Amino acid sequence: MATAISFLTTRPAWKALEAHYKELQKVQLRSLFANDPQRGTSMTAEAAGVFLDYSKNRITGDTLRLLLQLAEECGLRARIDGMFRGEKINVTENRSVLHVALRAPKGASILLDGVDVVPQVHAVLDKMADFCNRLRSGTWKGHTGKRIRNIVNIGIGGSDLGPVMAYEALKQYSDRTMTFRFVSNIDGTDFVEAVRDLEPSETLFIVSSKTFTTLETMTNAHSARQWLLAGLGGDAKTVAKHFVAVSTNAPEVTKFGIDVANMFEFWDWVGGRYSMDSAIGLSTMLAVGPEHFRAMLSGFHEMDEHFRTAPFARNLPVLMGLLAVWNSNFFGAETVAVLPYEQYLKRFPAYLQQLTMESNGKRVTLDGTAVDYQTGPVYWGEPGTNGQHSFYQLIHQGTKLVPCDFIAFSETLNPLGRHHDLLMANVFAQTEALAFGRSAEQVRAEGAAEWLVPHRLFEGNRPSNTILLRRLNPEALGKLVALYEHSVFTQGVIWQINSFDQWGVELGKVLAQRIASELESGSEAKFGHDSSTNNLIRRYRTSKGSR
Ligand code: G6Q
Repeated sequence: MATAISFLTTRPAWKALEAHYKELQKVQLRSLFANDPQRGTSMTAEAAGVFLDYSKNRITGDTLRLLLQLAEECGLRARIDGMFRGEKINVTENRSVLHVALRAPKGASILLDGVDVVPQVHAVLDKMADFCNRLRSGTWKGHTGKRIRNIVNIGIGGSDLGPVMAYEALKQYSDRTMTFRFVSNIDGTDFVEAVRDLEPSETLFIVSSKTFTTLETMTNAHSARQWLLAGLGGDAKTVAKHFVAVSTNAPEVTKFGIDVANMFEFWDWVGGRYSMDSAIGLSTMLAVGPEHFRAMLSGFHEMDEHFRTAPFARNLPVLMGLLAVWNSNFFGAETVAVLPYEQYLKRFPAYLQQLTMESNGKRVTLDGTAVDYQTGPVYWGEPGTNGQHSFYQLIHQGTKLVPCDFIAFSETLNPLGRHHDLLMANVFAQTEALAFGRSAEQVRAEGAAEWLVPHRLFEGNRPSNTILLRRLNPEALGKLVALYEHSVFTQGVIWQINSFDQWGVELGKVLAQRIASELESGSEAKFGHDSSTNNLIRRYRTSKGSR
């Protein structure tokens, strides 16, 4: 592998940012705000109903100017255009990256190798809608003639995290007479617990797998098949009414026994973690209905258009991406906390973990050169206010710098007394406390004993973004997800990495296949791993044998 000084760190804007960082390193947000009374209104941007307040980052107008210059020097505009034009920007897999086509409106045109993909997208959406209408109305019945009431999505990674997150996020809009479960883990407990109280004759499995070869998903799908057959008298014909597939791999779907008429297609130009708005979202559409699903797509599209057309200085995903680079590469922040103050977004941090870390957890540039700078930070989080009573301590007073994204909605879906005002008060209080802290003088003025002052003071100067939307609805969810998708892409462009492959998950998969056969075979052959792995395998085999 080539190693060299990267282009990035020799770019004029990067060099200027390094010098600028030295000046800004010690500057307090307190003084930045004191010196500019307009800061809290000027360092904001709004588009597609999403309001971003980025004023509580450790930046000045110069920082922004240099970051925007960096984006220009890195060719961000051309890369955005390339993605939307269907260029094969996923170079290591020689694929286009066209999740934006999944939400392009009817009549739009996006060419891939000369073929317009938008009509294909809408044909699948129409097929999904027709299926959902039949199932939700009870026209589609199970093998014994009973109505389907339970939907179990079987998938993992991108074929699970988006559907789970979206189901939880849009629960208010879902058909509450139906039950939705999600099985992903190869740990049998996941499947057993998901179906333990379900009636097979009323249950439909969606096997969601782009490749239809993923070990976890296929193992769970076969267990589901057995469970169904055991519950419905062993007739293989039952599969047709109780299984549908979402995949790109028709031959494997057929081999499993699912009629391709009941297969919902997507394409290799949709990355797994960018697929919740493709047919992978079938469970979402079943939950909330086709209209709400289309509304979510229009939210995605609105943010796509904003990203594609807005000047960078007002472009929400670009600003968020550049600020993430600033915090990570210059301030050395290793993580970003995502803190949704909205219970329905409880799985959003988990979803973002894959989107951000599988995309930008890379250590070589597009041409294979090892980077000499940090790439994707660790994303993590929990919904507020729960996090406040656990890990916020470290964010406020620990030794690590943790930039935070606070996400909140001005209207609640569940008005209940003072709850929402109190929830929002906590959002604003946290961003204020992180930025401005509480000085030793203030602590003393509150009457604290001198020896307690260092324990009770808050340095402040902790950066955060606040993202405000009006109400969590399908459109808003689409906008929020697209905002992060494009922010991830922006970061990847600056770092010159491929945000769309995931070779890092391969090695473990290959080794697990080999070890699985060693765990299951009766032979005492030498295993040929390192001494630790050999010993662990032997130990497991012995304890398994003694049961
Ligand atoms: C996402 C990854 C990965 C993928 C899963 C499931 O970008 O590609 O998380 O979604 O490995 O793959 P299948 O859908 O092929 O089963």
